[in-house]
Amino acid sequence: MTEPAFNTLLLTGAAGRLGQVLTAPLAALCRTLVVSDLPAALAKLPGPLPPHVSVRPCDLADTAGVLALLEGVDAVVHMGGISVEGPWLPILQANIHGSHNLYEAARRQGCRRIVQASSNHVTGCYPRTTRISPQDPPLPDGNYGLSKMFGEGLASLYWQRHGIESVCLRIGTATPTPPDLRGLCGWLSPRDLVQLVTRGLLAANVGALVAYGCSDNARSWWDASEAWQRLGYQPQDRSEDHAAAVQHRLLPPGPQTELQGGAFLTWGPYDEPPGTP
Ligand code: NAI
Ligand code: 15L
Repeated sequence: MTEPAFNTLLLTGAAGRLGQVLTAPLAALCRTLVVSDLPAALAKLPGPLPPHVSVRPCDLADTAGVLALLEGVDAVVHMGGISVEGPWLPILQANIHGSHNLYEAARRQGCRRIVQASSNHVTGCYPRTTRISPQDPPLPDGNYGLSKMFGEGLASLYWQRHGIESVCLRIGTATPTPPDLRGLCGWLSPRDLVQLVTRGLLAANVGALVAYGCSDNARSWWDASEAWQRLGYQPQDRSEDHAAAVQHRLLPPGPQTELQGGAFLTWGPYDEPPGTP
């Protein structure tokens, strides 16, 4: 039998949509997989889990809790946090404070690699007519995209200052099949998600790499080839195979159809109550 690549892996956001897709494949890469999420979310996690999976409830905003969670962890797949556009304060806590807690805990506990879910919403204000690469400046489309920019900033800082490697996956639309016309550009199939995250963990010398996360989509807005080559990622699925079924599904004309971020551009701004910290 071949030795597993890792002793201990941590998966945050394990009860979420992508966390549930990733649990079994990640369990196959390590001796112990620690799966973590908010207590209420973990309570709803469907079983059974593989025997070497350890379930650890933790709020990412809890600094001491996250420090304890990282003890003995070799690498992290960070899927936890708020996954849609919304008011600032919850996003500040879960995504910004939470991701900062994670990187600080990684530094203090000697963890060497983090694969984090960034998002296409880091560049959601680019027109759909523009083809972009990770080298183009971020143009976030809201609070959520801004928080994912911060996550990419953490990856850069902790690589430059502390030698922790990161792969930031600007995931497009990770669903079983593309949901609509926009999804034909950014769709990431479940098996391509698994391959991309696995390559993010195993590829050598990634530094702080930003990569778009999508399948082999003919209509993609993203020039992803350089980062994919560095990761050794070769998508197996093509959104075009689903085009006939979904290309008629689109929103009414406006920024949501002109810009890459889609429906998130129709949400907010949010009027926070005055005096909130
Ligand atoms: P999801 O919303 O289904 O899962 C996120 C999980 O994070 C949830 O189980 C939630 O309980 C947990 N979480 C939220 N706040 C937390 C906190 N303070 N502490 C601990 N856990 C917390 O999201 P999904 O779809 O599984 O996405 C996973 C990651 O990938 C997210 O970071 C999301 O932003 C990102 N992403 C997802 C895309 C998609 O198409 N599904 C596209 C682009 C990025
Ligand atoms: C994301 O970042 C979200 O987490 C996901 O729910 C989708 O909305 C996706 O982007 C998208 O842009 O389709």
